[in-house]
Amino acid sequence: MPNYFTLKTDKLFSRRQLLQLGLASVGIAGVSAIWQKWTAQKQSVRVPPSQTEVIAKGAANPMQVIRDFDYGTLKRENGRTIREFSLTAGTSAIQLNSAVAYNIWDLNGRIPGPTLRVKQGDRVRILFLNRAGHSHSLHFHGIHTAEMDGIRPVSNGSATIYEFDAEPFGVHLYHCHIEPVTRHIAKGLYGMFIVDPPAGRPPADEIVLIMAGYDVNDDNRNEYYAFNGLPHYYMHHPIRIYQNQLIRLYLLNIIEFDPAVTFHLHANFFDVYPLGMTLTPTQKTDVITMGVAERHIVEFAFRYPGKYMFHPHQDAIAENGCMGQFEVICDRNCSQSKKKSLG
Ligand SMILES: [Cu+2]
Repeated sequence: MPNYFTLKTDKLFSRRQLLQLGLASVGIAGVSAIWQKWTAQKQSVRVPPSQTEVIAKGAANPMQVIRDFDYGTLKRENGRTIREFSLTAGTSAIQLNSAVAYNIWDLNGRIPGPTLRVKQGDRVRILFLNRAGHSHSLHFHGIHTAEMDGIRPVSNGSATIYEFDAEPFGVHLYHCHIEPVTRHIAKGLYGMFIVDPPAGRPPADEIVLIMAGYDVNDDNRNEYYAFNGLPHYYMHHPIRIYQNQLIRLYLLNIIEFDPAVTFHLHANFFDVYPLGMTLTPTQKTDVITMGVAERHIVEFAFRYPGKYMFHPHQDAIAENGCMGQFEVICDRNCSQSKKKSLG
């Protein structure tokens, strides 16, 4: 098994490179498909039709982020199953509003980086290639050895491999750990890392929401805030969910410079699974405080159709972009009762 090492390259990992590294292996797509089916549980979960008509262009694409989970590629080496991911850091510009463009570092061409999803106990391998013009790294939250902790710089044009067993289950994160970390995170090098419990969780419409800030004038204060990359995006393009459908939010606060924010949901209460590390909720509330890098699973269902806001209750932060809406769509019973009342 390879230990921590770096290699100089200006190309993406190719099969040839992996062969040279002794990492080429046999994909076992069948097993992968079964687990993804299990985690997605699409048979019993209703998800509104795709919202492709409001997908933005470029690296920041909040509508694509919400239900997009990267399960990696399953491989088998020396009798052991490995879940392998490729993450490439690059550069892009995003449009924070009609007047303000901002240069970011992206991962696989997006901000936030891909939501990586594994099962507790999986062997995880991250192939990290840095093409972002500056030294970076990927530091994963979780339990692993010091050499896999991702604090060593990977210079521009170089690659490295992080490998560890996924534990414990929960909602975790990964981010660049090169100083100033505030800058490297706020400019885009972060993402969610979900480790599912061995037996999974009950069926739900699963949605990722990541709160982040933008310090565009380098004064160590955020001028803009966002859910999943773009300020105010879900205010203009609400996230559609079904009435009476269990919603499972994977929620992360990665806002730098502000010590903590809350997450507040309108017209409802939610169950809290702290850090996603429990199988039963510990609290029911409509507002929860989250420090930097804190994350939780929160679950709820909406009883009535309509549009409902969500935002930090630090209202200045909300008003500067960290604000969105769910659009609750009538379920089948609701549609029938409407028809009856009209008839
Ligand atoms: Cu960095």
